[in-house]
Amino acid sequence: MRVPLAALLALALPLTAAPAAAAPSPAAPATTLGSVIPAPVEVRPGGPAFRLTKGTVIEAAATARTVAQRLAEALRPATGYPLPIVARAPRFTPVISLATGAVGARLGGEGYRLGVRANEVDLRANSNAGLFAGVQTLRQLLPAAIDASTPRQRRWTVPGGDIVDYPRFAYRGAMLDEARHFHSPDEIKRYIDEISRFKVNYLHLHLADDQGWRIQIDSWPRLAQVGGAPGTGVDGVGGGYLTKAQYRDLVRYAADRYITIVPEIDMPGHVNAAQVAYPELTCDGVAPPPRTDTDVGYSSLCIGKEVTYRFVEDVIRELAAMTPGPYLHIGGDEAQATTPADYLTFEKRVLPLVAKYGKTAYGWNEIAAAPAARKAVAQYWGLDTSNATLAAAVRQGTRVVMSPANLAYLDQKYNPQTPIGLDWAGYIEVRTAYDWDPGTRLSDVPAAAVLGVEAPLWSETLRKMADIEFLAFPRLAAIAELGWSRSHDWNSFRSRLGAYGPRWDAQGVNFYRSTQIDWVG
Ligand code: TNX
Repeated sequence: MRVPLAALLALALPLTAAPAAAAPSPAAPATTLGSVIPAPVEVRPGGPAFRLTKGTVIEAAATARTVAQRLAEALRPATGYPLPIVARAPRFTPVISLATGAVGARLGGEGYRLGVRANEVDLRANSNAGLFAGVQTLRQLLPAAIDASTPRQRRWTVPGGDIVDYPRFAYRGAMLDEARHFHSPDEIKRYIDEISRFKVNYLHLHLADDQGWRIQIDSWPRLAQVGGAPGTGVDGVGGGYLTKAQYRDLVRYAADRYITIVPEIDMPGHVNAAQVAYPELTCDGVAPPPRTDTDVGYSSLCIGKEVTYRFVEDVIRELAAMTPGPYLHIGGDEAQATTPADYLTFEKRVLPLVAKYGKTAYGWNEIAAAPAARKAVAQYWGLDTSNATLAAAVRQGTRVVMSPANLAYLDQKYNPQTPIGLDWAGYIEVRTAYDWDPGTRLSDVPAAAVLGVEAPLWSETLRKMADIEFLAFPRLAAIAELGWSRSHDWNSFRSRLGAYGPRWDAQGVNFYRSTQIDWVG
């Protein structure tokens, strides 16, 4: 429903809609229109607040119903309100309206417009992905208690005004290492929920490494059976793997939240677990011992053996078949046990295999040394501010996702006292994670070649969900803002982040209370 006249509304519904001129009350909104992470493009506060009540309905056309369902699921637990989803709201009913339609090319596929009036929240976008992004903004405009899992008594107000918003980069990613310690499908889903709040739209799953193999591959069943056996995590802790059904379910769950899964099988290095399961993948045909330490750079596929390429093609084919997203990550990092010439031989055959199965090849930035990488995406994880090999590949067409280890690696400790995490790339406090620009970080790679940014979370020291959350939050929010927002302002981010703390508390998220931030509550 559209109610253009706030004054008329005030006359019609004096009890539920505050007139625009009402004096500020003690129940004034706790949040302001500007307190959103990532920072929106345009924020124009003004006008009366919207009040969510037990009579509020969610209006959505059939095509936007799944987004409306996500919104209702997000708002029902804490409010206890029914929030029915209807195709058309009755007149004068307080409504949150979700509509797709032409709202301008500037907003693209992920942008949205949000208008908050006394009796209506009007959310519009070109597509459902944009509506979903707007829903995440709307959640942050409600009081922090909206994230509680059981009913709370609150005035559920949304500050009045308008937001126009759309992303800076197309790729805003997070990565979770399933290999060093396996994290269950439910844990991955919880992480998807947590990152989707910050408009992250890719989740890269590191599915195989020296310690373990975490995805069912039917043509090579021992990969998961042996490589995913109990005890295959670092220090012999944990183990496990995703069945194809579980993986497909995760892909769907992520897609419902506008997140695309990017699977990674790391090769030609990081393959000890595969070689334990299939000794023919070594040059001498002898199985290496299983490894649960955290060394890197000691294993390699046998570049001269044909079975290597049968293996690689089978894995790529099966992964591509269960992955609707455009990217397939083939690792390529830290191949110290592969000679440089062998590395090039390997990538020359393997990069095109990804295209053969309809996917865009994606790898760590070392792949840029291979000419076939010109059609690929390279993920930059180096510490330097230039990289001649990558820059040369970029001139041939390679595109870049930025994950500098000393800025964007969520597994690095915050400071020497941090109980978990590694520190080889340096300590990364919140401000360090925030204070850089993915578009200009590499002096020899133009911003136009940068697809976006990703925050990897390696799991050598992470066993539980609480460990994941402690290292990811709040830094993931910083990286997400670099990916989404064109504005960049530490003081603004710092105060919005401080205000976000109670939301993580309400969700039971074990975030790190950095002393750089004045946490509210
Ligand atoms: C380097 S970064 C790795 C991983 C480790 C990580 C730990 C990269 C592409 N490879 O094998 O898990 O450091 O921080």
